[in-house]
Amino acid sequence: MAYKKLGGIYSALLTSFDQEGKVNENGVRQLVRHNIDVCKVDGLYVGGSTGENFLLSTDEKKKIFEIAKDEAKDQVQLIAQVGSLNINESVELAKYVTDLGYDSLSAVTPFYYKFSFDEIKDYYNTITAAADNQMVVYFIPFLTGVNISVDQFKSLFENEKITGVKFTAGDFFLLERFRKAFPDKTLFAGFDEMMLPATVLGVDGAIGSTFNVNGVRARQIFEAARSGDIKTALEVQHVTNDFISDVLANGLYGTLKICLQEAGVDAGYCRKPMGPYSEEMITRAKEIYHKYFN
Ligand code: MN9
Repeated sequence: MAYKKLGGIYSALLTSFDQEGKVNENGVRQLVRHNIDVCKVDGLYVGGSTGENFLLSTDEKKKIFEIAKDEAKDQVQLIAQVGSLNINESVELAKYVTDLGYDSLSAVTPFYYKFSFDEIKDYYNTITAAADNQMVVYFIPFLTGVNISVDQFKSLFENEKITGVKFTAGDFFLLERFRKAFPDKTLFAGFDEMMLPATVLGVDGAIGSTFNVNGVRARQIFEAARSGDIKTALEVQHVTNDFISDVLANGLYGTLKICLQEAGVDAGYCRKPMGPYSEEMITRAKEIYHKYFN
């Protein structure tokens, strides 16, 4: 069966927690609405690093997948990140989100243990066998320690359900080699601060944490670069990267959430082991928001 072609600007959806670390359903709904109505994204990547997914129980993951789908309906494309070191959980979630109507699965490369490539390949084949859905490989070597070569991607793509990659790496040689070798696969840029060069090299879209706040500029960069207007794309990338530098220096997910609170979205808190917000951090996050957005 042919799956829906993915692409465009996707926010990696944040998760809103209350101060005790419980998932805040209403906050998650507001985050979805803000991304669709204000940031005008083409899609949402649910259950990724940005969603603090690796800190959640299976039931919490399911609840978030369900809330996001219920709120977004069919207004934007939806990718569910189901990867986990517990492969039985991944299989269960793959079935669950496919039944919910998600347009694609994604799974982080299995991390922590030094898995062989054959083990990694078997992981993807096991997850994709569980559901009639496509799979976007979540490639993020700086957090997982897992690298994949062009030849190894070719081997993964023997499984036709694997239709794309979320490429969160600064290796533009590999990105270019990938684009040339697999023109029909869906390639998403994963580092928001490198979106312009990734777009020039021909990615089909981008998935990012900072788009929850800065989605409008992200689209400007993507569209300008695709149409060859590199000057405009670079101007917007410069402002974007001033914003991203400020956010990273103040704590990535917390600062994005406080910015969203300034925008009237109940983005809540982060979950432990992520720390609470200090007064200083809150003050700085608000300053950052007002520096780049009204
Ligand atoms: O989804 C995100 N990666 C992580 C991709 O959060 C680990 C990126 O959007 C980065 O957060 C962003 C800032 O470095 O590019």
